[in-house]
Amino acid sequence: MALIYTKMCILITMIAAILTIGSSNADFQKGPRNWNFGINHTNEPFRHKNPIQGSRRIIVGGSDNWRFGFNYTEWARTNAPFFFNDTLVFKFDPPSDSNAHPHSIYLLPNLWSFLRCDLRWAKRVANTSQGGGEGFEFVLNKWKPYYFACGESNGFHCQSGMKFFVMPFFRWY
Ligand SMILES: *[C@@H]1O[C@H](CO)[C@@H](O)[C@H](O)[C@H]1NC(C)=O
Ligand SMILES: *[C@@H]1O[C@H](CO)[C@@H](O)[C@H](O)[C@H]1NC(C)=O
Ligand SMILES: *[C@@H]1O[C@H](CO)[C@@H](O)[C@H](O)[C@H]1NC(C)=O
Ligand SMILES: *[C@@H]1O[C@H](CO)[C@@H](O)[C@H](O)[C@H]1NC(C)=O
Ligand SMILES: [Cu+2]
Repeated sequence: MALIYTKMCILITMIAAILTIGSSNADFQKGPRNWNFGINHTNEPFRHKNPIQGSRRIIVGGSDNWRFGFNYTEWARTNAPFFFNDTLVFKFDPPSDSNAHPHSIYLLPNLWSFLRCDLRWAKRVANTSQGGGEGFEFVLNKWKPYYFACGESNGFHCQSGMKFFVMPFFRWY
């Protein structure tokens, strides 16, 4: 039983590896120049003991934060792979007199709704005021694809690039 379980884990991890490598192929050719863009390691002292262990704190969009007019699919592709227990940090200004077009964060239920920016069955994870200050934190703590999108303007923000998908990847210990 335990052996079958182990084998299944290895198989799933291999599939994930293939998907991840496939989606970041272009970057292998470009070289490692942009690999740590926007990625912050929270537990620095811990990393000295074991460079692989410890979860990361990743600012979505890097210095562009979570904004209109930025292509997050492209961002996710160049910043892959993402790992189990990585924390995604979404930073966006709350609504105000000077910010009439705020953002939000939704999780779409499947690839089909993601491709179409169909928000009907989406689950809101952060409203327009939760991205201020240090930002809104979301931990990738499940083995599943996450389809993120901005839910504002009836899907228009999503269609304009404010969406991306990540599949957290297991680390080898
Ligand atoms: C990384 O996080 C630390 C602690 O939160 C912060 O002091 C530092 O400025 C951050 N670095 C980058 C590049 O965001
Ligand atoms: C993820 O974090 C949870 C809670 O902190 C912990 O129990 C779990 O072991 C972690 N999993 C991995 C794969 O690091
Ligand atoms: C957004 O969510 C926060 C936390 O749940 C809540 O305090 C706040 O009133 C909400 N804001 C709006 C505009 O819905
Ligand atoms: C974002 O980039 C992806 C991959 O390069 C591309 O397929 C997509 O059309 C772009 N989206 C927008 C809204 O420009
Ligand atoms: Cu938006």
